[in-house]
Amino acid sequence: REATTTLTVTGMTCASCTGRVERTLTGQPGVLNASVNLASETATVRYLPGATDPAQLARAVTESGYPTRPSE
Ligand code: 9UX
Repeated sequence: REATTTLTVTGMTCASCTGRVERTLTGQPGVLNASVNLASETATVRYLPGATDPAQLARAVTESGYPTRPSE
């Protein structure tokens, strides 16, 4: 019904970057909530698995200018 994924997001240098990334993520279909932490370079995303997936979310963030990689 609902899933959570964590992405590593690089290239964020100020606090407003986290807001940008959060808006990018919440603008994606199927995203319910996104919380981005500047210090730990992580984005925690709650989403509907039928509507999107972690690879697609990572691609959207990378294309917005903040490179991502799978988080361990
Ligand atoms: Mo701050 Mo981030 O001036 O793209 S918003 S560096």
